[in-house]
Amino acid sequence: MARLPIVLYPDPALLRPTVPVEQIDDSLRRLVEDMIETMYAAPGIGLAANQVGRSERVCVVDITAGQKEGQLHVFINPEILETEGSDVDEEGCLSFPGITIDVERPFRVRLRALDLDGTEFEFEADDLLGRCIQHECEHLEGKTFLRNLSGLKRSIVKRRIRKRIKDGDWVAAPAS
Ligand code: GNR
Ligand code: NI
Repeated sequence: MARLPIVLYPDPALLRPTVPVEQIDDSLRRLVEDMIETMYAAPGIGLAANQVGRSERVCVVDITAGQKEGQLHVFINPEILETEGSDVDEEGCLSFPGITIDVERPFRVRLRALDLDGTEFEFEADDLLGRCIQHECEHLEGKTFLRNLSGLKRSIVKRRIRKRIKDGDWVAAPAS
């Protein structure tokens, strides 16, 4: 396993839709392992493949950040089928270090995905897990959580990021 460098906004990889996986082969299994290690090391509660510069439509999620067994989810080619309700909560993103944003999203999500054996499954989640899955699916579409902000809030956050970049203060958490 290896820790992969996480790309920061506005890296073009974050703004490009990912491509559905056609074959679950060693290269994909290696990517998923490395993404899990990278997510836990950050630490984060989710990671999308384009955050490590890859184009596969794959994400990993563990809202305990590895603190509890059996909470890790791997979603290959996830597709959201249905959402329900609405909720506002604070989100962070490993590609936006030090930035937190209040994001309104559906409270519950139902999705379909493949597991590492290539078996299709449906999954339903709400609250933080549902939020994190939606955050990752948004990454996989080449979007970021800035999308969910109104124009004014978005330009304020973008200005803060531009200043941080100019000050040399826009760096990923060290892979210690
Ligand atoms: O670590 C993360 N925390 C988080 C908090 C609230 C909602 C979503 C997230 S995902 C984020 C990791 C990340 O950037 N995933 O893409
Ligand atoms: Ni993110």
